[in-house]
Amino acid sequence: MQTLQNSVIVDADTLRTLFSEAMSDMYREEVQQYSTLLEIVADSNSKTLASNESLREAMTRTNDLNRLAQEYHGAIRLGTASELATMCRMFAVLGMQPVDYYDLSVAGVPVHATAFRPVTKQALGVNPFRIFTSLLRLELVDNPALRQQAQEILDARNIFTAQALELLELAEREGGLSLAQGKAFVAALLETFRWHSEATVDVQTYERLHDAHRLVADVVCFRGPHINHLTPRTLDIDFAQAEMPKRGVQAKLLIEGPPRRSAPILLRQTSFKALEESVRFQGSSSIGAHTARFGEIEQRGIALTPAGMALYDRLLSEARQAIGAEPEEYEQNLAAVFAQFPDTQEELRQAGLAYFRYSAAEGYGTSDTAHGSLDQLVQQGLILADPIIYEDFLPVSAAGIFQSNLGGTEQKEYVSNAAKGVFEQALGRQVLDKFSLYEEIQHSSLTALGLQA
Ligand code: OOG
Ligand code: NI
Repeated sequence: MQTLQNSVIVDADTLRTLFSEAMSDMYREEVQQYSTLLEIVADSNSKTLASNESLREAMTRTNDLNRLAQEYHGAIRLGTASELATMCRMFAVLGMQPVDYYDLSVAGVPVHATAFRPVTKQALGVNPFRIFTSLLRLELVDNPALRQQAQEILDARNIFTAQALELLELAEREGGLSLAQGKAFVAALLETFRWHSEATVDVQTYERLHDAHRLVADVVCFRGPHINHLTPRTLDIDFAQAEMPKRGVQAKLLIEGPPRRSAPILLRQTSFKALEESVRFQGSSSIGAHTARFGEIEQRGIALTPAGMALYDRLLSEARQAIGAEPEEYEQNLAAVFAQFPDTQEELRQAGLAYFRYSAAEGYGTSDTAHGSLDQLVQQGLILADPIIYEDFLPVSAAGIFQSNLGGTEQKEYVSNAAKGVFEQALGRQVLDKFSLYEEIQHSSLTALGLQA
């Protein structure tokens, strides 16, 4: 049995940084085009920052600039409740908690999901790495024999290495890991996310599962939940989108999420199409193919309050009536519909549509609180209000990302049936509410200034 002996426990944020760097290195080696994406994003960010001094200043103030270059999210798809429960414990060692519940069945994808991510302002500032984690819902496969077979295949696999499990137990027992153990833990965990070009099933089984849904085959037929994309953060996604084809990367037609704004909100995303990869099936010497892995780019803006989110949802569904139109037409329509959404930070703030982090400008003293309300102090320039960045995902966008990587041919429909309780039972705990997390960051910034929230 391993113990910590006299070594010092390293904080979870350091381990998460090691993990996100190791994942990025692995993916860069596995998926060539991902390196091109990273270059595009680095170029777009230096271009944007060079021409926007006030953005640079605000991002410095909120510690957003430091984390920009190491900002990613990734995604995995798990097969069983027990895989999800263990994964939840693994991510906890890296300071990542499950936030929010996403039902993708509404979009014809037989999974539900959560996002594992750091939750405090401090941890998000060090490294915001998140993993969008889906759990397959075999109950949505209607052929009972196939469902049973898929369940048996999944029950027989073990996606974690013995060392990862051993170090997990050690971390839980001791309240953390030393740096050396942390490095070993990250290396062992990486094995779970690696691509395996050898399927665990024969080609007939693969095809039957693939016919049920491409995603079912992706989850069931392999040794583990290969990381299916990683996503760097750009400050100008329109530039990145235009740049992709110029650099030989086949971009998805539409950017998901809100339109381009002067005051960016939530999350905009684009991706390149999943690559066709060669796979060897059991009992056969010939090589087949599977498409699963892709690359994505995201641009993040301000987190919206429940009122802001409700307005976003309403406008998005209005704009999506034009989906299926030519991309330019859809974009024009989206921008026109979103003209109803306030587009300066101050309007968003005053309307209570978005979350802000408040800090003291030069010259502010606590006695100033006697001289005016928060709004007056902000208007006098004594208090600065910076956007709190959205750290989560968007269900409609996530569905669009899933769909664009299913080749556009997968047209399943499921009766929409969110099952948050079932998901949480599998997870072994409840998911956190994203709004409370943003609210807390805003609230503590106000109380630190001696102001009432
Ligand atoms: C996850 C798709 C969702 C996002 O950024 O919205 C996602 C998947 O394809 O497994 O990553
Ligand atoms: Ni993604």
